[in-house]
Amino acid sequence: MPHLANTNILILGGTTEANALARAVAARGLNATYSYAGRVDTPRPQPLPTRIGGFGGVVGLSAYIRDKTVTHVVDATHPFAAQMSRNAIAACADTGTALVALVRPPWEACAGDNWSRVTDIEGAVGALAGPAKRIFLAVGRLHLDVFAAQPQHHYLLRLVDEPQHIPMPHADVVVARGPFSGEDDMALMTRHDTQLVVSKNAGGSGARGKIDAARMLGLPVLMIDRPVLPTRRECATPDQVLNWLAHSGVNLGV
Ligand code: 3Y8
Ligand code: NAP
Repeated sequence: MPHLANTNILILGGTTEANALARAVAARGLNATYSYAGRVDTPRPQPLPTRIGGFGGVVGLSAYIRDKTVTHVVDATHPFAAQMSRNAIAACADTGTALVALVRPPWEACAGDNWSRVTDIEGAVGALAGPAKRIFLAVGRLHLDVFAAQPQHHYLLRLVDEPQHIPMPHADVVVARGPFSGEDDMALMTRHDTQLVVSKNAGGSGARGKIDAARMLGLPVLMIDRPVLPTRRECATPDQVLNWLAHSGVNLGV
């Protein structure tokens, strides 16, 4: 397999699986850049050259791809990072650049789970109408404001960074970054007398602690389905991405 001397891989990161891929790519000495949006104060360091911040929409990403002569884009962002994924599809079509998405399968309810599903964040807000409950709202900081429409509840919020402002009157804040375990989340939810868990269907292992804890504690989960994205080539594991790279001309050096 001829080595694409000018191989230059752009990994759109921010997930556990993106980090595993970054380690595998770095171990093979491939030329790659890891990209963060810059959402949190101190993103985890990566074993690859790293850029932080938006590209400036599709136009900005296309310009970046051309300027840096990117040869392959791996969209390993979170399934709810829909705008980034849409931009990657458009920019790679625009520049004729190979694109693959690293997407972990959605979680499926299993025996002992008590899920009710909604299609999006707004649907979750509507589903919280009714008498006050103690709710573990573990959907991050970006969507807190919309949940202020249901101020009657007592919220347990888990955030990556100290919040500047909490839009609801009754809330406890835990500042923590995952991956989270079922055992730790069971202890947290027991300590806070949680009655309902609100979760995005993130998939993967890093966010599923609260789902396993809810099953073990017999608690209901309000599960938010992931946004629907245009079709693109998808892999479910970092190894599948490495195979894709090998089949698109990259000598993995093994
Ligand atoms: C900046 C980069 C690893 C990767 C860690 C994964 C797992 C732990 C679980 C809960 C749910 C939530 C949130 C979550 C998890 C992993 C992974 C994951 C959920 C970091 C990170 C960045 C972000 C951004 C952040 C969002 C927020 C979402 C917190 C790094 C730590 C709730 C998603 O304050 C903010 O603005 C936070 C914003 C986007 C969603 C939101 O709407 O608030 N992730 N999370 C990335 C960037 O700048 O490009 O420092 O590592 C990464 C991880 N967070 O193994 O180390 O792979 O999913 N991230 C959700 O699933 O609902 C927490 O608390 O149970
Ligand atoms: P988003 O809503 O899809 O993207 C909004 C804008 O943020 C994008 O248009 C892009 O700006 C910029 N952006 C997003 N991801 C980027 C990346 N990896 N590198 C460079 N720019 C990026 O994204 P989001 O939901 O805010 O997620 C932001 C980051 O957090 C992503 O890395 C994602 O993987 C990670 N994350 C998100 C969640 C979640 O629940 N959403 C959970 C865990 C981790 P421009 O248009 O200017 O290019």
